[in-house]
Amino acid sequence: MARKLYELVGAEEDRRFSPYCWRTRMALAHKGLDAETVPWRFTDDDPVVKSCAGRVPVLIDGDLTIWDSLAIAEYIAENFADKLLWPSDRKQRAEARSICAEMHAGFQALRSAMPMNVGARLPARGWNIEVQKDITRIAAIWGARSRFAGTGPFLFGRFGVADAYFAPVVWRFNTYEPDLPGQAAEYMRTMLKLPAMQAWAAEAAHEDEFVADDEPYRAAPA
Ligand SMILES: N[C@@H](CCC(=O)N[C@@H](CS)C(=O)NCC(=O)O)C(=O)O
Repeated sequence: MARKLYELVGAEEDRRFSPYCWRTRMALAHKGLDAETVPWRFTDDDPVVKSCAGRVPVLIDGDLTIWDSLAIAEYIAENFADKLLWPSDRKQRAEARSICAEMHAGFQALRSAMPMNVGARLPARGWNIEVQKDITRIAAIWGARSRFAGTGPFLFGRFGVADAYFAPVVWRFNTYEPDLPGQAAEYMRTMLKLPAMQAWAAEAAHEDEFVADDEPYRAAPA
């Protein structure tokens, strides 16, 4: 079997629950780049994970270890400039980095009330007024892609890091089903159809772990 490009240390069962790992996988896979996935449990004493921030994903490229999904995305984009993971236009690139940074550091209300749980259907669960402010802001970011109509259906026309960054939100909205304006709903449909999104969702369906409080309907039979 051909050696994969990188090793990616990600949380075990991360297809359902780890937005950070999902972003990284999307940035790689949609551009046809592959990584060997090394599962990691939060309780593991993994020396690689411990040697950096103690969190995943961690990308290993030979003797180089990179942690944090944004740093990893930048590294992949630099190594594969031909994959155009950032917009080629300088102003658009700055804007794309702004929304990724906003996603990376913000939307705390949404993150805590509507955790990513790929495949679960929990309409309206977790909604509150602070969460709605995050949803409204994200819908505005997604709606702004209309400027690129004709160049592609993604946030900056063609698929890039910004789309990978918002992919976990697509799953959150698929689970909690907030009302979205037309443009944002259309973007969500486009993202959900992507082969990488579909492939991991299919794999996520085989992951057994679940949080009983979040999915009471899945409680183990007596
Ligand atoms: N800012 C980091 C955050 C990574 C992160 O929080 N990962 C979670 C997995 S979803 C983790 O490793 N949690 C372990 C812990 O909190 O102990 C990134 O973007 O990579």
